[in-house]
Amino acid sequence: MTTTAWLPHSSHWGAFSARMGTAGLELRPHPADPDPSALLHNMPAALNHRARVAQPMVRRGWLERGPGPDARRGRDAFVALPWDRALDLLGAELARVRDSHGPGAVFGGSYGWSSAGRFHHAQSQVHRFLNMALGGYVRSVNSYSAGASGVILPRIVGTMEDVARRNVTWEAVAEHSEILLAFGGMALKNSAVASGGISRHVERGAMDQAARRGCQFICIGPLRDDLPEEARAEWWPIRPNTDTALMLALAHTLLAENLHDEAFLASHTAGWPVLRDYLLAAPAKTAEWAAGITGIDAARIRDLARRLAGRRSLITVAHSLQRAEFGEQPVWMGLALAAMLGQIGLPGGGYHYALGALGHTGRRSVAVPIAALPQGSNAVRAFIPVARIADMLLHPGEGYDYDGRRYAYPDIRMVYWAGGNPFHHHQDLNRLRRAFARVDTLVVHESAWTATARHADIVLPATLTMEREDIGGAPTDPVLIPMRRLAEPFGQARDDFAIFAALAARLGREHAFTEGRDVQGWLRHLYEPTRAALAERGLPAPDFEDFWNGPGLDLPFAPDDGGILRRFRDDPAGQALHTPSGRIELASEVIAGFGYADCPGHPAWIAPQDVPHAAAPLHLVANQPATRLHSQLDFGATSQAAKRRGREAMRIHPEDAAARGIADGDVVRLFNARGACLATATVSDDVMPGVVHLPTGAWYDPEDAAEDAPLCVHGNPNVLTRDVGTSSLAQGCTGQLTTVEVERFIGNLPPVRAFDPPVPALAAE
Ligand code: PGD
Repeated sequence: MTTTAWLPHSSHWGAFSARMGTAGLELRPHPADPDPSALLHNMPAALNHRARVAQPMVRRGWLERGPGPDARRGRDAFVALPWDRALDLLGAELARVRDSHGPGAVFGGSYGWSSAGRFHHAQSQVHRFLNMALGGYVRSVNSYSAGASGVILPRIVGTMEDVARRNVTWEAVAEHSEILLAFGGMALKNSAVASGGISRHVERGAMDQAARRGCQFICIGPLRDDLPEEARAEWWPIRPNTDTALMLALAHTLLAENLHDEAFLASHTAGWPVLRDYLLAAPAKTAEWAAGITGIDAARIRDLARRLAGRRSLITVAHSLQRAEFGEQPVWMGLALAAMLGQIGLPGGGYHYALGALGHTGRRSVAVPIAALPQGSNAVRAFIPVARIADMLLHPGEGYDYDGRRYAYPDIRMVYWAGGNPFHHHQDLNRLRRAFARVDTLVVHESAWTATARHADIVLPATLTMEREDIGGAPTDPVLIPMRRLAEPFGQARDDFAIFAALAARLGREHAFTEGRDVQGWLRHLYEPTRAALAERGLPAPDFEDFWNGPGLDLPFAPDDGGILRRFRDDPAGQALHTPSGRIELASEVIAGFGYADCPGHPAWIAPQDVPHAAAPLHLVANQPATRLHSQLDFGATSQAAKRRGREAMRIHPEDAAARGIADGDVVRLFNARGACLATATVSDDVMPGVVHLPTGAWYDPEDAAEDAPLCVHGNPNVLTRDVGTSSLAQGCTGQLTTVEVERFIGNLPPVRAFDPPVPALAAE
């Protein structure tokens, strides 16, 4: 398929148009985008890459011995099957599990980012299929991004939507903020991405404008580049996972020097006396106390508190801080600090949880609805907090705490995954392998041979977004994109929708799943609410044909009204928050009532257990990568260009490198009690001493898959991270941080084979 016309399309990292030239896919970013993402360049190589899954494949052991626990997952050979045979086998297995164990034995959480189109969104497709065709599934709640904050924020101030999205906008930062204290920074690599797509990357420009006006940006964190150069920021390196102590000391200084806003605390918060007593109680949370914990000089802490007071200050807390042990605490204490400063609800001031964590934050909301695939209703009530998947599979029937209640893990026989990559997103991958060995059947739809696909029993080849038609849109972006097909499907790949429709037919539920619509029928159906809402407002509302043949449809924004926090500031009684007190809760009787030692009733310093020690003396920061979205398109040009010697680059401070005889460009081995991986050292003082930085997303590549804890030769840090929840309250993912040792790798370098497809065991029938 070659096209001369440029056709619109979209991705989570940016809207674009493309045409198929003789040399392959040519891309150009959306014309309105002032700062397009380099992640676009990962896309062309994907279309025909050797890592693509070309045909349905079934694991040999599963085919020969039938469903059942099997430790050979991930090390077995695959057999290529024709589509009909693979679908017949899978349809029969779905029916067997449903009839013998009930739909509650199927885990269809299927967490993952999938791709930008709103109809082919794989996770929505699998949920709809399991609801409509199987009678439900065990689901997961919350996200790997915001596991802790998603649970605690509604209890103390408001929903994620209200606090992380409809809050302070980038326009307000550019215009009003005077000092912006960014815990965990606001790295552009994160705001470059928004699920559903993004037509304008505005963050760099907004920070530049604010800094030129005189706004002072302060980046608190172990990595210098967590704020862009345009912010002209001060960098305050801090010992990882000690931000709560710094916040408490800033609060203590404000209190001790009477710089806090007592009137705001009295009129808009509940629980201030509890927090005040905690600040003063022994050990008092003074700057000296925090200096010993954070590594930041006490005089500087006091000075920072004074700089914050009486100005238009904005406190931001990045997702990364709460993706760690006791991650609820910095989220809560950041809010409390902002409340003491009294700026919450003012333009460009107060508290914005996760500003810059995604391209959805700091934006205005679109005033009309955006397409979303209805998922039906789930008859199974059981669920797990999303990051507890390995616990669930390893400990069926066992109890666990979550958000004030006690639950038991369900007994899962089948795991169904579409649109996510647990061997990217989960922690302690050797433990995850043991967990996946326990189920009867693991099914994965994938476009490429990720480690998750390699561990599956049935692998069904899925099309890439570029190979299908869809609608791209996000509730924070002003353009709805007709996503036109840019290339023919690779090999025998099919759309997830087509796969599920064929399976639903085998279960006698085809019409319930498809409602008699094909892809174009669904796109028309999903477009209609947007069109109708535009027409109702008297705005241009083209019919589907005109939308489909156009470059993208402009959508109106709602006004920048500051959201619920502005309304609450202006009228605390009339516009009360949806918390028990109707106010910002600086102490919560509800949370105190849960009796959790790991999440008490007010923000508190709880010393982490995973701290550097003799066998693992360095902190590892395993954050989001800058060169791909999570693990997606790791084989693409931008991702590959940043690898060194074919492996992920790990940054280490010159002092730590010298102490270990490591030179820039050396291949190193990172290890701890859970596992080990290789990476290539980049020696840099952009990372603070005592910390190494290895981003996530390099595809897991075990040197010898037959071992229990094989060496990952490619640099996936999740072989090292811990699989424990943030606390009994939220049970969120703690993958951002752990502790490791690093050494220069000596010996024969094992090759990277992450992108080589498995060799089929038998020829296709
Ligand atoms: P992706 O790499 O985006 O990671 O975890 P997530 O699983 O979302 O995986 C998406 C997968 O979907 C890819 O393999 C892609 O090929 C596939 N895919 C894309 N489109 C389609 C489609 O149309 N159909 C099908 N069938 N498949 C498709 C991300 C998760 O990782 C997140 S959100 C966070 S915030 C966490 N972050 C961290 C972290 O900071 N540190 C650590 N250590 N670990 C983390 N894990 C989490």
